[in-house]
Amino acid sequence: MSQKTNFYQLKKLTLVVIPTMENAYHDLQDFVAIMPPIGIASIAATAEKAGYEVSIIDGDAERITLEQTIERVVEKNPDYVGSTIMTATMDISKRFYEGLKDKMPQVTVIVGGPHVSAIPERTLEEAEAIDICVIGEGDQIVPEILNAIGNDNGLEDIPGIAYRKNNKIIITKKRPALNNLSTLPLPAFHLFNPELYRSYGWNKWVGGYRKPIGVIFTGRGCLGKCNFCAVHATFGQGIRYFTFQQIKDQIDYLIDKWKIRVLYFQDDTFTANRNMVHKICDYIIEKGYNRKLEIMVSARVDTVDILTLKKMREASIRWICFGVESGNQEILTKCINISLLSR
Ligand code: B12
Ligand code: SF4
Repeated sequence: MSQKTNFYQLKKLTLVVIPTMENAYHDLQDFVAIMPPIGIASIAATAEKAGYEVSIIDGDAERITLEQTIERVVEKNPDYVGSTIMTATMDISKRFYEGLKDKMPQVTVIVGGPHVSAIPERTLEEAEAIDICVIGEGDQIVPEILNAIGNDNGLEDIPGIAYRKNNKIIITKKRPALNNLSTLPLPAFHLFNPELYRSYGWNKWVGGYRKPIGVIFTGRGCLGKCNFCAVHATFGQGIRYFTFQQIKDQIDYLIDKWKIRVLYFQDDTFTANRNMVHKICDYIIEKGYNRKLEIMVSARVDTVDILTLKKMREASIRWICFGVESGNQEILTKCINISLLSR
């Protein structure tokens, strides 16, 4: 972190989705989905709750270039800037923060996400412009970091981060995953423009709509132990669930305020807890949302049964993405530890 950063007292945080669509999807750009980023929305919510002024610039949704995104951040003149980094977006993120720091050398850059959580030290080594890496869930950590910097306190007492001090990289002690998700506020949906988001091209074939789309997580983590999967780097092992009330609140909010026609339950394995699936489906049916919505989920073949599938269909869950991972039993046995191929 730059020396200047420690003297900062202002309280403006800008969270950015660095535009990568063009790079990632080329000619398929118009066909793929552009979804509200829930990690960013969750962090925005806890930072707002802690008294910070938060803004979000989604470069992908706004269809702006890297340079234009930098300009937009400069206009906001924040004290802190942050984004999610996946391995696939590390190079472009590095370029983004180099460009930003050329224009705003005083800004503190805080990043998180699967890539950063898996290799925080290497992230800092490779990207001089990044000041702080959050390892794992950022919801509680971000307000702690902002408070520590604002009060000129050290970062060393904050578990779950990596940062630079006197040209050395410090990694603080491990922070356990958030045990109780019921303490988290509703994701900051109000900071997004719903008009900018849309589902996949194929959603239009069945339901007739690509937008407005809403995204919800009913829990965090996955029941799988697949050794190649990055989800454990951010969420650890196993699944923790939001309360049923939190899930209902999110559905209601998106229906009432965003007027959604497409809903994506983005959990890695939505069907891991069939009891919860039935409760959610019953709620959707009871409220009549199934008549308005086309719903997508992700699942694993060993977590569904015919009764659950029928209930899901009744609740208008029309798209289930099953993880295939590999067609080779040897690889499945080595990496996934269960015999899924025959199914
Ligand atoms: C949604 C999603 C996408 C969306 C992202 C857009 C969007 N607006 O959401 C789309 C469809 C575009 C996408 C694309 C890809 N994805 Co993807 N995606 C996901 C998915 C399913 C959910 C992400 C999410 O919202 N999680 C829930 C939130 C709460 O978690 P989170 O984002 O991790 O945020 C928490 C922490 O990480 C941290 N944090 C996150 N951001 C920040 C920022 C700051 C400042 C701080 C402090 C902390 C912090 O705090 C958050 C709250 O606790 C994850 C799987 C998963 N379970 O996370 C895969 C995942 C992130 N994707 C993955 C991959 C591989 C890809 C692709 C490369 C796939 C491909 N081959 O095309 C592409 C890359 C596209 C590109 N741009 O180059 C991998 C990443 C692996 C890695 N090593 O980085 C994941 C983990 C899947 C997996 N299990 O392996 N993806
Ligand atoms: S089932 Fe999918 S999301 Fe879950 S650990 Fe395995 S690869 Fe990751």
